[in-house]
Amino acid sequence: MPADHDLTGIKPYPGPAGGWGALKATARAVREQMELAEAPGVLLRTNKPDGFDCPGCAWPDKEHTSTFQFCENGAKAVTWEATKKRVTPEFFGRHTVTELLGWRDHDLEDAGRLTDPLAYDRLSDKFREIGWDEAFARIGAALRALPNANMAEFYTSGRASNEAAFLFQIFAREFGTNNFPDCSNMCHEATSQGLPVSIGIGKGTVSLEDFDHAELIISMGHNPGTNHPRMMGTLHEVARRGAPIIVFNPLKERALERFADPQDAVEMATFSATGIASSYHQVKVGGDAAALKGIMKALLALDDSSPGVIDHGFIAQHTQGYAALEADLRGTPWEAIETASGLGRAALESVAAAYAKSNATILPYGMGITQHLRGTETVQQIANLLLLRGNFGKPGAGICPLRGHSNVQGDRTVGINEKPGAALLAGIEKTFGFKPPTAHGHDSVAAMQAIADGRSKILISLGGNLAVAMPDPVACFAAMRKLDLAVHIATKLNRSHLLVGRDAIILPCLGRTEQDIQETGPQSVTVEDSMTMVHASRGKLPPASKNLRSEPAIVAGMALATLPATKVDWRAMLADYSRIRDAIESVFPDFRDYNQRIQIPGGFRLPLPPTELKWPTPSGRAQFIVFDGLEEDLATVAPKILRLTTIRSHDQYNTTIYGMDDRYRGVFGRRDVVFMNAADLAANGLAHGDTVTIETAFDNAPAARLEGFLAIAHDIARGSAAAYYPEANGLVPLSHYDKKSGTPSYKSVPVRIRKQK
Ligand SMILES: Nc1nc2c(c(=O)[nH]1)N[C@H]1C(S)=C(S)[C@@H](COP(=O)(O)OP(=O)(O)OC[C@H]3O[C@@H](n4cnc5c(=O)[nH]c(N)nc54)[C@H](O)[C@@H]3O)O[C@H]1N2
Ligand SMILES: Nc1nc2c(c(=O)[nH]1)N[C@H]1C(S)=C(S)[C@@H](COP(=O)(O)OP(=O)(O)OC[C@H]3O[C@@H](n4cnc5c(=O)[nH]c(N)nc54)[C@H](O)[C@@H]3O)O[C@H]1N2
Ligand SMILES: [Mo]
Repeated sequence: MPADHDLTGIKPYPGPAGGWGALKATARAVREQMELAEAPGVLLRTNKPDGFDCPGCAWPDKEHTSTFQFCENGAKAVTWEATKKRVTPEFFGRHTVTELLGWRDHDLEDAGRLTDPLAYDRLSDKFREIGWDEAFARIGAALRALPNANMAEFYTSGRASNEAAFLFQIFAREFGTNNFPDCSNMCHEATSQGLPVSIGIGKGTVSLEDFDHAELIISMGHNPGTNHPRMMGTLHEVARRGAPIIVFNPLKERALERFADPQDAVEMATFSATGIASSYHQVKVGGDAAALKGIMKALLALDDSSPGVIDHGFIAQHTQGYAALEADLRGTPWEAIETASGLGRAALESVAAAYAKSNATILPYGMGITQHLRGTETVQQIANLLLLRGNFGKPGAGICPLRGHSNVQGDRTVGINEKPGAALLAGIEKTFGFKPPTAHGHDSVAAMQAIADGRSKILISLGGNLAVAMPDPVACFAAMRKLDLAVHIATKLNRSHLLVGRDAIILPCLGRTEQDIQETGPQSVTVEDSMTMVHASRGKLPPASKNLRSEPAIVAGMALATLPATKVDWRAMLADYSRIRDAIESVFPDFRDYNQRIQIPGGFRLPLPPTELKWPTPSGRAQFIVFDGLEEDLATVAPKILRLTTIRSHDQYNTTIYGMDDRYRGVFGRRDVVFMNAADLAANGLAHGDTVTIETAFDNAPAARLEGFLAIAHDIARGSAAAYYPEANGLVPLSHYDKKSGTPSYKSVPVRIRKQK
């Protein structure tokens, strides 16, 4: 086996997460993307009371009032947007679309900020500048020419503000459709669908303060050192006061092992770090439901010997379905749990023992839980576990889904929902005086299938990179080319923009960091974080180009050009965004006194009934849900078949690739790697550093293949493999998704890995 130093770009990273390595990486991001002189000022305004909301993640801030919270990946997100590089019409004059399609994803976005509206010109195969009015007129004409409003798809990526997303869904609904594919459909939809059945709401129930009171954290399937970096400050504090943090993750993630807080002068000066996980369980990819069932089964046994471990009083008063859950758990044999989870009985019993001791437990989780064939039911097992000991409605306890995009939760709250409920529809009709459509629309998978079949002909994207984020690029890229019109509202160029059909328009918009000035002066927008806090965000930088418009302005422009008889006063709302918020408040009573309450630093919290032990389920109680069997994904796994999960590197934001390193996992300058357990390498006749072919092994679908990947030995659970998203998306069929939530099963693909000939 070659040593790491013999392989280009593979070198274990000895340091803790955070620390000096993070400071160095931040300095580099600033140097490469921004004018040094303005960088400190901009970074200092991130998440300050009068500043902008960090576009990096949805983790809340201490009241948005704290001193500067250092965050490497937040700084990358900000500098990437505030870059001094520009993609002007001259840039498109120099490069055809065909040529640009040959560029790497990183290079497309790294070209800089889009400056002017563009339309595709087939003759020259180039995007050319057009005026805003002409762009709107073309969009309006195309939409009006559709025989049926349901032939248009309105996609939202979760960076859009509440104001932009609200206007977007009003536009689409007045136009006549509920087709709202959105990034949440690829992300936490399992939470949005699963938790309402369990506890009555599809959101988390903890606040930041709860972490100060928690006696135990059980962290499942998320990588906060990279994806929710400000959470590391919180976990660091929890670890320091001695509360255990139990981790379930197939990969040993450095930040979950040890972390040096760049805010901590002593740790920085002494090069020391704090251990984060008190115990680390390398569950098999797709083995979490089995692990959760094992913990619950062990808890029943503890309760048998010392009654009271299970909170029978809470269960009697607040829940239903316990008897069925108990029967199922007692009937599930330990051997099967061990096989499916890849964890030993003793390990799961020790987790149950720690859980039994804790009076207040928080369970944070991420994509490792949701992106599976039975992700929705797995989320419900987390709720079951918490309900067994009454971990709702008290300080320091609750469920904590780690949302993805910085406002993905807010976008859903303000009406981006393909299956609108009666209250939403009535609220819209009352507020605006038009009758919104009631028929359910498309989520992301359904939208892509409709585009592929030619049933949908127009796609309007409020941000994002839909075709690259979705599974199966062969199918999705081909689908994009069948569109009559694609409209992309974007800050930066990406591959989805280049997959042109008959007509394509790019509309460049302001980012979070930039001043948004309308008729009545500078405007703020609002966002909702992972903990349901709604607060204002106001950009400070001068716009990247004079010809940019805000997202609300672009939506209003399209609406006015599409709906000549509109009942909505777009111009008034655009002139003063507080009028958009008044309309949101009118549609959604939970936003009462919206404009007043966002004046308070930190904003306000939307109501969360389970925190008051109220359960807005049909029965008025929380519901235990039985997970039939143990397998999250595929029932039978042949010996040489591994389960491949797709993950984010430290240098990326979804499809945005900031750089080619994944420092903590020891990968530098490349992304074409597949992480494998050394024993699995050997069992497949492979050596560390072999060039391999990864091939899917579905019973019911033809094999898809990726060639030329570098197999590397990594600390990952046996039977599991991992590769980067989006490089590995070609291995995920469009039909491979959780039928309850529509979430693609990006984190469980059966594969064979062979040496490339
Ligand atoms: N810097 C940065 N920040 C981000 C993003 C980004 O790309 N970059 N993306 C944003 C978005 S949209 C989202 S949704 C979040 C994503 O945040 P995360 O949920 O942290 O994202 P992932 O990297 O997809 O995967 C998370 C972890 O799940 C583990 N995992 C994989 N499969 C399994 C499994 O079967 N079981 C268990 N228990 N664990 C598993 C992986 O090893 C990895 O550590 O972050 C948000 N924040
Ligand atoms: N294999 C695999 N696939 C996955 C995942 C996975 O774990 N594995 N994760 C899934 C998840 S969790 C998600 S959320 C999706 C993400 O899917 P998307 O949200 O569609 O993708 P992003 O990469 O976040 O979008 C990046 C683009 O957004 C635009 N943009 C950035 N900022 C702004 C802004 O302020 N306004 C506007 N209008 N545009 C902006 C830029 O043009 C940029 O190119 O991907 C999913 N795909
Ligand atoms: Mo996400």
